[in-house]
Amino acid sequence: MLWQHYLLYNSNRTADSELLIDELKGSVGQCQVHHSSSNYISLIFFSLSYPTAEGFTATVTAVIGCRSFRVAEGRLVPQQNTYATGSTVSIECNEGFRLNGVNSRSCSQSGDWVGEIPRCTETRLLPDTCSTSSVNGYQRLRNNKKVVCDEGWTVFQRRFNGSVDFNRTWQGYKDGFGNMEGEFWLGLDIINRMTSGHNCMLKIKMTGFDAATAYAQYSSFAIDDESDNYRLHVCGFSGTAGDSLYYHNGMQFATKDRDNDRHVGVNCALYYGGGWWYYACFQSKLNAEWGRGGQYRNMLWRHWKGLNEAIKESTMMFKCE
Ligand SMILES: [Ca+2]
Repeated sequence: MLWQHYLLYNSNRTADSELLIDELKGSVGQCQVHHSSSNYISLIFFSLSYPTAEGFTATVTAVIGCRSFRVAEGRLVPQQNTYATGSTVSIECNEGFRLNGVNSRSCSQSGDWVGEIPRCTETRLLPDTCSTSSVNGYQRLRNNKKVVCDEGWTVFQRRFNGSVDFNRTWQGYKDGFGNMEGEFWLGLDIINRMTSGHNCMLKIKMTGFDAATAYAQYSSFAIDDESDNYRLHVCGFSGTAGDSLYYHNGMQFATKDRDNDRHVGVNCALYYGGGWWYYACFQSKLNAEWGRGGQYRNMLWRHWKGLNEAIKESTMMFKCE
């Protein structure tokens, strides 16, 4: 037996599909209409089989939409049993729960939901900071901020391959940029909010282009808010990389479009790259250009690799009491 199979898209509503099937019934005379849904989770279709003039049987299938899905501790807006192809549904979480993932899904023309199934997570179960998280990697916090945790530390800067441009403006460093799976700067505002009022430590892990590793740790770390240009307070060095950050203690953050450094004749950030707590100008600068050979433009940590050898990878993170 030969079967012809058609998928008819753009039948946006049940009514349309029934009209379509009526039309088909009219054109082929006797036929049998199956109104069924598939075994797939979301696919809904109408199926129609009829004998053709040649004596074969043809089947017409019209995809008309996606079946509603459940979100534990949440609901769909609008609430319907089925959703037309091309439509979008929003997800809202119940009181005390927060959305983990995207807040909408759309029904594709082939009757499948696009995007991952969102989850509602109980907010009181989310950690305030990485210190109370056992996760190494991506973590959503109770304040709904996504961060990357590293053995209890909250990562606020990570670089390892130069895929993200760190030569950003003031607004970029204030808001953050990059992506949590790769290279990123978390943002001065959120660093300030998460550390202010707490006793925090700073840890910086570095890798050279020779694969050697070193770290610098500071027993006290804080940055002021934007009204004082995110001024750095850091002291209490320990570690293997040498102390190239205390020189910057007490300095305001500076970017290529905000010369807050102490060098009268030079805009340090513009000249040496990236945003940093530039003084006049630096002993370290881990937000400068990634790579080597750019002479003074690259990521440097003077007391470990000197001023002529770039740092390849860096991770900057804080942990608060
Ligand atoms: Ca200057």
